[in-house]
Amino acid sequence: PMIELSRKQDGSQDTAAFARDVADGLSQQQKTLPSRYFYDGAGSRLFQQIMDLPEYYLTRSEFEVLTNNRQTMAEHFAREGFFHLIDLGAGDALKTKILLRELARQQSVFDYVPVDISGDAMLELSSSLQEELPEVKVEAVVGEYFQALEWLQEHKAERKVVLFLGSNIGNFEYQESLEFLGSVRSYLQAGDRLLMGVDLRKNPDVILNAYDDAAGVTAAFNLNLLHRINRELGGDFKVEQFCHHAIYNPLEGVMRSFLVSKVEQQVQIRETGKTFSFEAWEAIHTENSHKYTLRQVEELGSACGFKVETVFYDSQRGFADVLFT
Ligand code: AVI
Repeated sequence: PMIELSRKQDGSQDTAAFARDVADGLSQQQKTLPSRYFYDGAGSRLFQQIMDLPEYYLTRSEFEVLTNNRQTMAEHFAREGFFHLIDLGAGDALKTKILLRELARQQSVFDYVPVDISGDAMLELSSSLQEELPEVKVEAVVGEYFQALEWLQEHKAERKVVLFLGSNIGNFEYQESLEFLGSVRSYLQAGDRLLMGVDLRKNPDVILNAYDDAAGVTAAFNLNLLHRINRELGGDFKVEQFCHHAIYNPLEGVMRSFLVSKVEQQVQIRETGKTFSFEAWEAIHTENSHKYTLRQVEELGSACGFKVETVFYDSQRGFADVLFT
């Protein structure tokens, strides 16, 4: 097996970009922090716990979709011979492994390119695949989606199947999702495919509970962002003086998460060279998770030059993996 781990940025650049994004976000009239910074080592571990929560149906639903349709999906992918399987935001790839095992069983000729911002996650994934599926060639890329686009561009002429599972698309602003999928599309050729997981509209209570679980794991996940700023940027957030708050807007189909300051306070963040003031009950917006109608997914795809080939649903019709050409 060949395992390659490429990191497209060095650590000092990472810290400078993080400091800049935090300073920008906390200087806004309405404070905001980018959700991509949730996923340091601790955050990635908390997200794995979220995926096991009884309330967080998304992972189980998609697991079911992939399990029930793995044979059809693998056949679609491998029909035209060798391909790169690029997995955007792979994480622990628990769900992708369903497809990898099936592709290996069908003796498909492909290599696997997981891309994730968590270096820890990519190291663990590479070594677990070496044990479980030694016949699969793995080239893990540590980087943001931007780096994934670079990889796609560098391999523009080669056959590719892009996986964008887990409703990761839902964490983009709508405009960003158009731009991102448009870029992905521009690096694909006729015959290439995109398999995208989307969380569908459903009972708002079910959605809300998934982002405000009883055990408080999602709260810890959200609050870890402040711990991370303390650890990496020399912040002095008193994390216990903030609380997690989540709301779902069923008109827009958007789940929004916030960190709310329980008291009036000031926070110094060394690496930004700045101090930020919070009023009592002032909020920081930390995340959006979009929930879609199937019509919206089709429109989003077609606005970016994709056509729906097949829609694979779970038994509750609450989650879909949409295969685009
Ligand atoms: C990674 N992403 C699809 C998750 C979601 O459902 O939006 C992140 C998450 N945030 C809170 N719980 C899970």
